[in-house]
Amino acid sequence: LRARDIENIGHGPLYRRLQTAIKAVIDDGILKVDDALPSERDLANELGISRVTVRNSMRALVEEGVLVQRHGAGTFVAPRVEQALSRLTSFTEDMITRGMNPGAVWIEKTLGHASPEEAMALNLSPGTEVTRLRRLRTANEKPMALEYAVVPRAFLPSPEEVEKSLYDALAKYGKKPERALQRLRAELFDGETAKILGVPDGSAALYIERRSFLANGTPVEFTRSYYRGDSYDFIAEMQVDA
Ligand code: 16G
Repeated sequence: LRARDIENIGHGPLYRRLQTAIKAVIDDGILKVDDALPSERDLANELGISRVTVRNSMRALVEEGVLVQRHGAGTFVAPRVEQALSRLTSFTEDMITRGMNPGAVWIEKTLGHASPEEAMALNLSPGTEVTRLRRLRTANEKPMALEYAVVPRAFLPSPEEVEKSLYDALAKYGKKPERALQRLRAELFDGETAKILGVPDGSAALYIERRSFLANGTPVEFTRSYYRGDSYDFIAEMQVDA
């Protein structure tokens, strides 16, 4: 990173441009996951800018989830999460497997009546009682996705049953999904969703719809979610036909 790079990148206040420049270095793979960033002082000296500017950019990148600060150790590139597309797992399991701490900020946890779209997805009659779960999902406190799950009440008597993991709550009633269909689509975060996830308005999102089913084919879950395009990779394994 050189002073010249920052002058030529983006627009707006210097700290914003430094923020964009650091992100570009990460996107280009020059700095990789878990790599340490130079100290505030070193970076300020090297670039001939003030420490306050460097601190503001770092803080913004931490808020965005691009960097993580570890007490006493410094600032590092935050991990991207990779999820295999062929295994049916829950967010909680996915994070635990990666040694990360899954968390949630609840936005909605209510009983309601299936909308026509939900009824179609879940093979119910419109108006059937459903549990609605809307939450911001975090990994090591970093916002990762906004998820909106709808489950027929018949499988989950009360939304309060879900403390942390939806799949654990379903498992208690012997209703853990065994198969799922998922649709992925590129979208841009709109203002409100961007704010909840702490990313800039209009940044890349991965929209994912999952319908999951019991072994006998009954739909148990219809979930619509927005994953951060800058932090989530979905990996699919492919084979030629035998
Ligand atoms: C994953 C699923 C979501 C499911 C959730 C259950 C995707 C895109 N979505 O986030 O459909 O409801 O796991 O997680 O993978 P939980 O048991 O931790 O609540």
